[in-house]
Amino acid sequence: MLKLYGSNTSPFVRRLRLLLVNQQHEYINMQIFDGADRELLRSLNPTLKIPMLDNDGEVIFDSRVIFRYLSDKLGLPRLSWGQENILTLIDSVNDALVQALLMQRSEVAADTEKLIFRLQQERIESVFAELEKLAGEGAFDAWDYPSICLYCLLDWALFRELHNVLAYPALAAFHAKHHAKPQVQATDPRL
Ligand SMILES: N[C@@H](CCC(=O)N[C@@H](CS)C(=O)NCC(=O)O)C(=O)O
Repeated sequence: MLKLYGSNTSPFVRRLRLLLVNQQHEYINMQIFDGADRELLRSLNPTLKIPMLDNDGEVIFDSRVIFRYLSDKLGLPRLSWGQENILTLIDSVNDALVQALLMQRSEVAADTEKLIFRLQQERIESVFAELEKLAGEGAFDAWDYPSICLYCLLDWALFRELHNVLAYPALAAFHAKHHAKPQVQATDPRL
């Protein structure tokens, strides 16, 4: 039995929940920062990050690798190299925004004079500009895994108020197009 460990708010977890929407699996919603769930996380995954997948005792870390594992097991079509690059774009900005959130929660002031903040800010702006261009060119017209990942990124950035993704017309239209999907609603991090 496939078990997906994650949390309802994580964009990296939500993409896999959406991928697995028609597959039998168990989903475990964890509170990863404290208590018994942190101990469980520690016992399964030394990187102390979610998601992880457990397939009858075979534990796989990292959403990108979990996607490859599931593609293999479920016979999903291979991503093209262009789609792999799109996933790298999405992951890079998702990682930068997760770091921004952790900085906020650690009460570290975002000072764009400092190298770390300048580099992250530049990355966020450059990747969103590229995603906007790709969306305008039709790269996200199908509801495939890259589109699922993009949706989860955009909706999470809005939910956490980290970046105004609605300022990009093609990305805003993409978000609006998929927002009412039942599986999207069922995995809303605001629930
Ligand atoms: N590259 C990882 C990133 C996963 C990730 O950053 N997960 C966040 C939650 S959204 C996390 O577990 N953060 C815990 C931490 O940074 O300590 C993946 O794709 O699975």
